[in-house]
Amino acid sequence: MDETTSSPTTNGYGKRPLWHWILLYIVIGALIYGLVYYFVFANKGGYPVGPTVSPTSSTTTVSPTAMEASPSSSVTQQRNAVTLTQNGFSPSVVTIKVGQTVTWTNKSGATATVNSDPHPTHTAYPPLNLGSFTDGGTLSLTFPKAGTYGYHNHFNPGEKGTVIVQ
Ligand SMILES: [Cu+2]
Repeated sequence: MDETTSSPTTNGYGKRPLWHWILLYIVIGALIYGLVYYFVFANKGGYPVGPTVSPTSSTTTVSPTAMEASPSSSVTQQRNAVTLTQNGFSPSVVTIKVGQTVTWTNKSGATATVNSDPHPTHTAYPPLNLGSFTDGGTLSLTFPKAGTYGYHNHFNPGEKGTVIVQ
């Protein structure tokens, strides 16, 4: 009696997997197709060389001035950077906000210093007495208080600069 009841259930098990197999094939197939499609799309999107990809190129060619205007925005990141060349500190005046840091890079070809005015006592703002840095070296100082801070290269006092902290 038990064997007769067990045999139809095995038949039922044999029929149901067909449905499941078809469904599984469709689902797995769709997943693989989707993954491959996604990969191809991601690879194409990853390449920055895409002038032919954009169909809106006809409208972008009208405004080439917008392309020239964009590099100026990247310059703002370097506004706290001062470079010492053979012509002195450039820019000679930097304006920053309280808590920001100024970085000096020595590209003068010689060892120089960043020292607080006035020369030679350097007493106006002692934290600005950063000392010497060789060619290629950098110095930096964070300004926690608002004010106007004058500095110079002690080895060549004619090379002056000002940090305005607002
Ligand atoms: Cu000095």
